[in-house]
Amino acid sequence: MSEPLSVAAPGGCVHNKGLGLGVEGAVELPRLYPSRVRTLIRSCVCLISVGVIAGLLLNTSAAADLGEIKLTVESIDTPNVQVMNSNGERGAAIARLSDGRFLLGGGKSGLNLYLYDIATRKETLLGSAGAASERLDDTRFAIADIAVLNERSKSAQVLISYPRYERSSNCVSVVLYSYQIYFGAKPAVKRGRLWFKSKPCVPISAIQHAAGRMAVINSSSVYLTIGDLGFTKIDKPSVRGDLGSIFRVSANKVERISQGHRNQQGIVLIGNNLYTSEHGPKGGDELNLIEKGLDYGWPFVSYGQPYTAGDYVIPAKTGSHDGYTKPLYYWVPSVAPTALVQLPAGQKWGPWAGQIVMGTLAEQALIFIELKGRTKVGQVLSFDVGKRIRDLEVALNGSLVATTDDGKLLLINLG
Ligand SMILES: [Ca+2]
Repeated sequence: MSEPLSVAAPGGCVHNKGLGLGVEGAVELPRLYPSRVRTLIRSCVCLISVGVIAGLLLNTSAAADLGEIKLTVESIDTPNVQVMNSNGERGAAIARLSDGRFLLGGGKSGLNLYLYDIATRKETLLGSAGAASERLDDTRFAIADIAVLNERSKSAQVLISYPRYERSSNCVSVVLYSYQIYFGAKPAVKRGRLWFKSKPCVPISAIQHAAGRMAVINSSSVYLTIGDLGFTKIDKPSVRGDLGSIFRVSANKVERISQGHRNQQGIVLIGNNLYTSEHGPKGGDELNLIEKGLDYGWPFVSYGQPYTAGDYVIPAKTGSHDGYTKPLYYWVPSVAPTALVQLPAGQKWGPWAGQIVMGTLAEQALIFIELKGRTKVGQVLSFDVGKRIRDLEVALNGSLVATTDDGKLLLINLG
């Protein structure tokens, strides 16, 4: 029951790639990409690289209830905010202020914080979240996420998370600090208290799967994802400590909510329901509904497979999630999921209002996910943007804003 691969391209790139593989209980079938569709997808990537694309049609013939939608994608160059070091390039973290401007975290130093105004395309360097000594020349040492807690007219309290190189012990932990930022005449970033530091500190060879993404709960607390950091002992619960967990964090309290995660790069709080996206190994990317006290299975079970026999950890059971909390949805093969956002209510997103959108790296697509109630996933539609999407936000006017690993901001709207 693979979904139809619909192809029609009046003036644009049209496809429904039929991602619908992984709803629990469904028969698992390989995702099909006929070569003509592959060709069309690649030709569309070329169109996108020109810059502004109009009227790309997301064909929803496989699922009539949400109807067809068209998307427009406008691309803005923001090269200064891109993280550029060894080990590739990386897009900025993004958070929106209540006045509509954005905070972007990254830049060549990985830890710079910028104020960005899309209306004027003006970018202001506010300062740095950490010292140069807290990182190595590697793009993975970069701001993972920014959460805005409290705002005044020219200042704000924000939380910033990043994987930090602990020079004295030559290892890596994920830290979360509170900052006061000033964006008036004298821009500044002043670091305050450390709210969280992951333990154990892991060897730097494993600086991967940091996660470090946040969902704001209220003006004094957030949910924070901590990935497995590629820790070779992640399969030893007595040793793995904070790794592979989700926490509720405030200035004076840290509470573990869930465990058994690999690399949760997307997190969104919808009412009281907390959803995360998670990179599996080769295949087995997940959308999870997070509930307190549950174990989500990594590294003991995964719908994916090890990359090689020499992986840092080999799941005991693959192609299965038996014995642990199952994802609401999963992807085989991998899409490499990043940020999750909820589309705003109202007319802006038509029938997709209130639904969620997920960025992807490898898939270079936005994936629209329909939630039916808390736990059921309806339509899942992929829209190629031809870029690795690092983070997502919703603008004041309801547009989606994406940061990409090649240093762009994308403004995405219904066409
Ligand atoms: Ca899992």
